[in-house]
Amino acid sequence: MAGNRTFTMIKPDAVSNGHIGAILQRMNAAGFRIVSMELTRLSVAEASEFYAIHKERPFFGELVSFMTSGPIVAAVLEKDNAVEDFRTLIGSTDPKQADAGTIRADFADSIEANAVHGSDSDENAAIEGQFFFGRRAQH
Ligand code: 3AN
Repeated sequence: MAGNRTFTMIKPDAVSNGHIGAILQRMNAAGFRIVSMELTRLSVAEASEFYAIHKERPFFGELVSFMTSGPIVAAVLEKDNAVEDFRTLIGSTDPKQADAGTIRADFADSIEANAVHGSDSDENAAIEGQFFFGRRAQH
């Protein structure tokens, strides 16, 4: 059975472009409830741990550098079928491939500066929510 929580970040590009409010509105309009939320900034160590699965990829260094370049908004969201429905709402990793009307199609600049993160499985949603909020993610 699909879980009902996912984890998201509004990335530094979207925060610095002033899109926090518009992106949160899209999430709420699509039926996601905000369970936990924080405006924060990742250290290099934190971003490296969060993206450890990508550490052998050629873009890892740039990804960590981008994700630590400014504030982000981290949040746990709740909705039936949360992980899959949220990935539909945000669109493909590369905004050029993202369907019209998705968050990445409308707010992202590039495959790296792609406005938002969304967990890719229920297991990772739980790990990522714990990473940021620990027991506070249980509200
Ligand atoms: P998604 O965020 O859609 O799940 P992943 O998990 O494959 O995509 O990649 C994690 C992050 O790494 C992406 N959000 C993006 O910022 C970055 N990324 C992925 N592929 C590339 C790439 N080819 N070049 C640069 N950055 C990338």
